[in-house]
Amino acid sequence: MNMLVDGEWRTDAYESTGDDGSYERQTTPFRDEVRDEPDARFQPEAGRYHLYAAYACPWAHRTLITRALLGLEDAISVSIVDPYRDADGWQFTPDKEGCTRDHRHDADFLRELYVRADPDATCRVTVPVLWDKKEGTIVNNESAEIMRMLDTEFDDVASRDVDLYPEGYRDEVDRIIDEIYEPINNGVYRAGFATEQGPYDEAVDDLFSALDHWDEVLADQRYLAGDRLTEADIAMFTTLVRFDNVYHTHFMCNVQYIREYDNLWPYLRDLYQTPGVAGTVNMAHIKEHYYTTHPDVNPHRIVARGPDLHFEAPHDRDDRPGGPPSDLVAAARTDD
Ligand SMILES: N[C@@H](CCC(=O)N[C@@H](CS)C(=O)NCC(=O)O)C(=O)O
Repeated sequence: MNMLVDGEWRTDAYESTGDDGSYERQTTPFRDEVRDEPDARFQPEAGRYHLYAAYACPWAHRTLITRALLGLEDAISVSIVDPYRDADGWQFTPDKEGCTRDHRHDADFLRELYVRADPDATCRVTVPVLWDKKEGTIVNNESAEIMRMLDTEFDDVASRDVDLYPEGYRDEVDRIIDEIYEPINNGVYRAGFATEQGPYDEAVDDLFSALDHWDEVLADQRYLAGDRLTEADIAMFTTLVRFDNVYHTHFMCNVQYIREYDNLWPYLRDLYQTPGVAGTVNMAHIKEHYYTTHPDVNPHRIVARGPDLHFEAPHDRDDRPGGPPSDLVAAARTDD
């Protein structure tokens, strides 16, 4: 697999499966924080930060949704990489639909940014990346942490009064994000990248037990943490929205479609219809990325056609307690 080793791009550098055929996700190296405190190195200033993302990637997608919901589009600029990742890693192909140039450095490849931030970097080159224009470096490349920073540290910069990590819900939000990570968010990858039957079976068992559990929870409440939309829903959404079109087929997570679940499917549509979310979903990029980027899984790179999902179809969840933050609803009305 491909990664940077001492600042050099290597295509033969690491194995992502353990000896027993199970998929092992690597940890991310840039873990600084933007903090709204006078002595902080990285302060939340409008125009200071740039986000490198892929519409294709569920982890990057979390940060794009958070940016949209909080109204940080003017304060934090974005570059979008090509959904197809070959041996050169993520690249900028501005002529392709939905992609952009690297607005900061006009780089051809995302790895160039990593080497700028650390000339001796030894790591995978992943999205999302939160870039600091002032110091010319990477602040952080771990999606859950970037999502949290945008949500909690940019209050004075955000154009909307939306809080996705509200007081009184915080322990629950942290617990849920943690609880869904291994079986669901990472579970689809554990199933898809397993190279032996045992680890695949285990991943699929974990995944569908967890989905069944949350389907039951969502019978009684609108969102994962109760009556408030939170970061936990964003973390769940980016996996669910890819599920029927990609994970079900490409990663062999085919016990059940999300659209067959009584509650997860309306819940997914509810989140999709939350003002600001639909604009972050690029299904063409999502499908192209998965079906063409993993030759071990899909050597002929054929993009599976279906299914045609109606994320805009009405759902019956409006009559439950809670709902999208009022600032989002007001913003959607103004847009109409
Ligand atoms: N832990 C990271 C994972 C990010 C990640 O794995 N991103 C994938 C795209 S979906 C990537 O960039 N992979 C490139 C690689 O592994 O070389 C996060 O949540 O931000």
